[in-house]
Amino acid sequence: MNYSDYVREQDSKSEGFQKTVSVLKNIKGKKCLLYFHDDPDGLTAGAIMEKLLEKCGAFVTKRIPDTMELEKFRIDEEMKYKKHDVLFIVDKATMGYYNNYASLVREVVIIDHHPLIGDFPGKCIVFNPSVPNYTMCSAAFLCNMLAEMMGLRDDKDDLLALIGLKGDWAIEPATGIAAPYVKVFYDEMTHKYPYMLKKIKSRPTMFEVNQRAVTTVLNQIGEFYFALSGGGFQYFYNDRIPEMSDKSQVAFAYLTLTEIKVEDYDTFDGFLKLVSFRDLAKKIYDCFLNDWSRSEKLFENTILLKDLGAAKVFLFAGSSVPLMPMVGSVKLYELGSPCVLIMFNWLGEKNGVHISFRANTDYLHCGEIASQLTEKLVAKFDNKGIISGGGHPRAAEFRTRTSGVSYFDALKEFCDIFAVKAGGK
Ligand SMILES: [Mn+2]
Repeated sequence: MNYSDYVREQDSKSEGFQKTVSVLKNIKGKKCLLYFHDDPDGLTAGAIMEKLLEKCGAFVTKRIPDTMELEKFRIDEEMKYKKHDVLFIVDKATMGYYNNYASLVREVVIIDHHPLIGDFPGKCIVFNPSVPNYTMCSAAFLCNMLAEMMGLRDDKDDLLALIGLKGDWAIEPATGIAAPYVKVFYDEMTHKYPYMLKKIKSRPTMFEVNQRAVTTVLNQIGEFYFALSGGGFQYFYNDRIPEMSDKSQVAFAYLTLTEIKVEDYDTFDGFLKLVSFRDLAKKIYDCFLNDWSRSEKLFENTILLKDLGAAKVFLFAGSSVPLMPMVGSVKLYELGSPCVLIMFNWLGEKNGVHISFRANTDYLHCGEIASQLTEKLVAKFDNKGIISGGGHPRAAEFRTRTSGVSYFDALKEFCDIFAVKAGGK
């Protein structure tokens, strides 16, 4: 089956997809407020969507806030200046409370691939293949499917979707793996972009966490946009690059993405040559590479916390360690299997404690530890929403942010939870 047929088949199976397409068919002349996530998938999704809406004759106001969930105050602010007709929430989670936004505009469209949190927001149009069952894909891919259904998909949409899929780990060209939902598209792209998706021997990128021998030019480009955008983690280098002191790195990343030249790049250098504002972009990328090597060295101090027999649990602790979860994922590969790596990062009084969990086994459920830690600390210190954490069996995050909870308190609660989990094993 070709991609075009596949998209039509998916459309026939999904009410949310159909409804989103019908909104787009009637969008001419309407004022649209478009929010998207500030990571590479969110930015590529936003780039495809903004272009698509404009092609459809809509008026678009785009916003890229630095929080994952879309807070109501942001919409209220916008509506003070302009009455928007349609609100698009792209790659910013599917939250039950988004249902309340339905009264603010004529239509709310959620385009997302994260699992539903809370009750289904029935007053919104929800195009999300992960509701009800988790489906690995990416928001940029969903926007590409919309462009295809509208008959407006172009080569740039394909390139952007590839970068988004890579950014969210839904395709792994270095090992030839693609998530089932995106496989038809990916297979077609291996013919359209054979050089970009070909295995090459070069410095392993942040995406090489299952092997370190080969990479692809797409992985290199994906890592480049991760660096430029701050990866959704706000890793910004404004203080190190004078030209960036008054600029938003996310806005800059978005601009270079929208201006990307469509080609089947056979080398990363070839790609860099054609990037808009190349010199500035390279400076940001170099800062990222420096941070990466600095963190890699710090990770040499990883220690064995406990050997549980069926899995080894490792501990890393540092202060303001840049790129921690990403470098940790690579470290986990080095540590072998089955392993769990727990990383503590002290981010200063203002930002508190950040704990990342990565595992290559399901033996300890990282997401459960992170949510239990959240529950216990919220019960003790309040600050619900500020202290937050959770995730998947093999990857989870936890943060105390501005709650004022001390490193000791976070560490103590973690140890109590770990003692129960490890003791029972
Ligand atoms: Mn995403």
